[in-house]
Amino acid sequence: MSDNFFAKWKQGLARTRKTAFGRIATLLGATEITEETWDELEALLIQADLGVETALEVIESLKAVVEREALVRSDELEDALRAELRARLQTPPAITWGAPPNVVLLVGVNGSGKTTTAAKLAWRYQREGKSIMFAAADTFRAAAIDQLKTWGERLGVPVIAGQPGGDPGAVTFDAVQAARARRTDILFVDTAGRLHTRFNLMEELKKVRRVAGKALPGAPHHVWLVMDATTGQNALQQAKAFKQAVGVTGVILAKLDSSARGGMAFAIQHELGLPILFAGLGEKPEDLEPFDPDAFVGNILQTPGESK
Ligand SMILES: Nc1nc2c(ncn2[C@@H]2O[C@H](COP(=O)(O)OP(=O)(O)OP(=O)(O)O)[C@@H](O)[C@H]2O)c(=O)[nH]1
Ligand SMILES: [Mg+2]
Repeated sequence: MSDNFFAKWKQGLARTRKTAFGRIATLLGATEITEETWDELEALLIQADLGVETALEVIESLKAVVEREALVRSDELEDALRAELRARLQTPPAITWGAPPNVVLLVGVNGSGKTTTAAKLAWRYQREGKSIMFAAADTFRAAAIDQLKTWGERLGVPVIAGQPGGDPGAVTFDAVQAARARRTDILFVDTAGRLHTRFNLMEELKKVRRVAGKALPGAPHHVWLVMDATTGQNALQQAKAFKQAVGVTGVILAKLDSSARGGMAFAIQHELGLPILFAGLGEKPEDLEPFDPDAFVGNILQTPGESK
């Protein structure tokens, strides 16, 4: 692993480390473990966006470790906490790609980072020698189509788009056909986070999904939910709705760099049971990293002796 890799994670998680988890590091000083330590730790874990259930589970497991290993000082808890947190994050499975085209649907609430993530994914997979195409299935506003076209020009990625206000299903169908004809390795379908009609977003996404399958049996091959890491626990309810509607296969946690709520990763894992595949660590095409649970946990808790 390169220094660059560690620097990216360290920098990307600075806010989460300094705010939410910083207080935990302070709590775990060289004092005796008391009832108060547990109460405070529990409160801090909840404040750090782990979700109540996960926080309580972590506390219970830690109490068992303290008992088993006869720990007395709170600084001895730190390694155990690290291990407990790490155990709650799934190592993402390898992403499988079949014969071209592979269709990937990007879904998520408005502003979560879908379009930027499409660009980042294109950048990444181009470097692996794969050919990429974009479908502008967000027809909500002209600017959305233009945004994707701009990325397409910058990255040399063809964009299949319809008219603003047009049918996202039709755009998706055309794009899948085009990707088949050109034998494009990966088609990323950028979808809307909200609609111009009162028509239900989930219904529309279901239709996009269905249409992709009609244009190419087996498509979409992956459905990735782009979540904004700066939003709190209410993002989980929305995520569940997406999961149910379109069969999400993995999560991309965008904007981790501008969030102090990195602890959300644990709640996402617990509540959705889906792997976190990538993390957005900035706004540039190269600012997307495969989710690394070790780097993640290692960088949310301050290493002892390190300055904040
Ligand atoms: N700092 C940071 N900003 C990000 C990241 N990902 C996206 N953004 C920014 O978030 C804003 C919204 O991103 P978009 O990609 O347009 O989001 P979207 O989900 O496509 O939005 P809609 O199409 O309106 O639903 C933009 O200003 C992006 O530059 C990230 O990982 N880090
Ligand atoms: Mg968009």
